[in-house]
Amino acid sequence: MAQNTTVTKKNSILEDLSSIKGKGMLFGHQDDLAYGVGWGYVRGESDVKRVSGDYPALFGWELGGLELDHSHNLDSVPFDTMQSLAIMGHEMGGVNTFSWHPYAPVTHESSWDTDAIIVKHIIPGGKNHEAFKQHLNKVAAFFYKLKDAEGRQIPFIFRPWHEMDGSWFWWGSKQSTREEFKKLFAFTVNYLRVEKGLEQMLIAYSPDRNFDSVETYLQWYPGDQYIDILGVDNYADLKKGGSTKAAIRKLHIVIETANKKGKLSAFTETGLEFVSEEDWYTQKLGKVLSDPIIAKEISYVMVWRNDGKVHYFFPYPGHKAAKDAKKLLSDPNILLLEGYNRIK
Ligand code: BMA
Repeated sequence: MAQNTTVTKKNSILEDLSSIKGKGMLFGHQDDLAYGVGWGYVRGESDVKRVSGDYPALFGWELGGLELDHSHNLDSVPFDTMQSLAIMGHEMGGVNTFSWHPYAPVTHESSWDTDAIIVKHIIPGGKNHEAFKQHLNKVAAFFYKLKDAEGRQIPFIFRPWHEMDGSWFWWGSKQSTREEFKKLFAFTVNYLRVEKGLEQMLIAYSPDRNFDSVETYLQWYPGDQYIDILGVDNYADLKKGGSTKAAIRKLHIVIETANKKGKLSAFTETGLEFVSEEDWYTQKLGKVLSDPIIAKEISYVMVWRNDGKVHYFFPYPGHKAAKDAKKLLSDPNILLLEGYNRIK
């Protein structure tokens, strides 16, 4: 196992996000450049751009399937296309963030298979640890390929083992102990950063919304040396019948924790499926983001993907929520690509 060495980081994302702190937050969208509602793989297209006139400043991507050598991720995005679109996003001045819904090593259960006990078998000492390392090797090989035109490694955010406070993934709160989970997280980061030399990688920690204090938020936190960005995924509190006040309170906890640790904070995932409330963007998301502490402190917010066949979280032109989403995105504190490029 790699030694627990802290890598001294000089990372342009870290520098840029720190320099814009207080001036605005990046708006992000998962799979934005790959496909949207009614289109797919048209270079230069983006549902956020179609509705608002500009690209998001943050591009989310998903790696699930890469570990099994699949050519496409679990949402049908070809990995070679993802690579070139992430490079394009970087060249345009945006930030890339990667999530990962992996299949289990050896047994290949999907991320949502919560009957199987997996974590304890893949951490150091576990019977499937070597196989897990092979999976991480594939992830590292993909990240290596993210290079700019001059051949320099592109910095990016990796957000593994997300929503661990829920119990819908095999790394969830009922599927492993806190200690096993922390070992999994720490090993993942250490292996990629130290053993594989991915120094250009930032790591985000993002539980779902099942916490109500700094202590409960940090229950799965592997340690300061592994984490750069403290986040939260929260859909439920922004749903009909949910409480935006609760969402605000939880983001305050994230911000307070991040500030104490000298780290960045983010709203790592949110959205309303099918944007089924016309004014969700201004009245729910906007209400949360305009809270004075949140508006000043968080680095980015990201909404989930726009798959017309499955679900979508950002409106398309002509959708009943399009005008309202555009209105939120015209808020000077919410940065699309051009706004981000202008101030960073
Ligand atoms: C989920 C859904 C799934 C998808 C997964 C990974 O939240 O969008 O359809 O496969 O994320 O991207």
